[in-house]
Amino acid sequence: MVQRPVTSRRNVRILLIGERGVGKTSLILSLVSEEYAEEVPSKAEEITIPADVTPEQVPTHIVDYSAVEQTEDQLAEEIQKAHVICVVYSVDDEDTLDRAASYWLPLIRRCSSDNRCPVVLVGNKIDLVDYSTIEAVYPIMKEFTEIESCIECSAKTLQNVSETFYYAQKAVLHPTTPLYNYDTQELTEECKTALQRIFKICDVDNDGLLNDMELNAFQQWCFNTPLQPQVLEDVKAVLSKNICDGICNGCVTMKANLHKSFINCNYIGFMYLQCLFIQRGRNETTWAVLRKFGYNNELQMSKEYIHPSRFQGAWVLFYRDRHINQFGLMQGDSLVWWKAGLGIAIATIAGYVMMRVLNTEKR
Ligand SMILES: Nc1nc2c(ncn2[C@@H]2O[C@H](COP(=O)(O)OP(=O)(O)OP(=O)(O)O)[C@@H](O)[C@H]2O)c(=O)[nH]1
Ligand SMILES: [Mg+2]
Repeated sequence: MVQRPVTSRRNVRILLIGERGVGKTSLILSLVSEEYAEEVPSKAEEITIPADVTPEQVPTHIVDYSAVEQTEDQLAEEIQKAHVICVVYSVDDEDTLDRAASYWLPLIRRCSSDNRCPVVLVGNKIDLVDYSTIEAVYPIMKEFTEIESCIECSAKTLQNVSETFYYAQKAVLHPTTPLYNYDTQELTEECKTALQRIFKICDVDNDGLLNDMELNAFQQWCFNTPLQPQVLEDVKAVLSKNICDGICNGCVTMKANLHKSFINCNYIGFMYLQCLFIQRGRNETTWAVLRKFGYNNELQMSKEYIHPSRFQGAWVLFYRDRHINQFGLMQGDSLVWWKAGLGIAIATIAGYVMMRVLNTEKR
């Protein structure tokens, strides 16, 4: 199946589907009114949440589905229009989870044809049970890799209700599948290639390692904030503890150095860190890095990055992509690049004026 193309989204459309009585309408109404109503209509009206009250600052449309009010054709149409689908089951009713795997997820696949729509699997009514269904969900996630995440919640107690819709937003804006392969539990080849390029760009002295200064510049460039010394030490400690050769001479490594006793050694250093973010559900961190270095949601270099509109942008890209970092100019220090650009411009103007003066004198 082909990945559903996701360009920079200006809005997110979330559809809730699942067996009757699992609590789809209750979840939507609990989110909106922040209180639980015993009596709900069979279908909630489509709701638009303005950008400024959503965690990702994107207008979000939430769409309910009701088998009594809608035909199968209307359902298929809604599935095609959705950017992400929450398949809801009830944690106190095993059949509803079985139906998610045997009916709802295959239906989404059929309706989305060659485009894979991200899915969040939502187990509602956790107030009714004292166990978790997540173990039962894992095999389903393995089979249907379009499931971006799963969450258990309660429309009644409001537990994890806003998180459920946040996960749905994230599944659209920071999808896992282009980055990570759940089957192999590894980064995808496209993601590895992109991260390798980013590592090389940040490796200012070209020694195959990221030292503290380079890591700091990387952090500043991607997140506009310096890396706190303690965080830096913590990151190194995690790397030293978890993988062989993740740290070398106090620097974060990149090169693979496979060792028989470490299966995951191909995630050396930098790769391992990004992989860890994704495994912990912090995709937005890895996406922030990738986007800063010009990648779009299909992990291709965006047109704006390759063909920047401004003259200065062109200079920055020209130098950055040829790794001319030996001058000690930081990737993230745009002020330095501005100064360099200004210097070039002044030199050009000065040269032109000199030539005019010399020509005049000759005459
Ligand atoms: N205990 C408990 N009951 C819930 C919860 N969410 C919904 N319910 C109850 O479950 C029943 C069905 O809820 P609905 O929101 O109508 O379910 P639905 O999925 O929209 O059902 P259809 O519209 O028929 O497809 C109602 O009686 C709700 O009060 C919950 O989190 N906990
Ligand atoms: Mg309903």
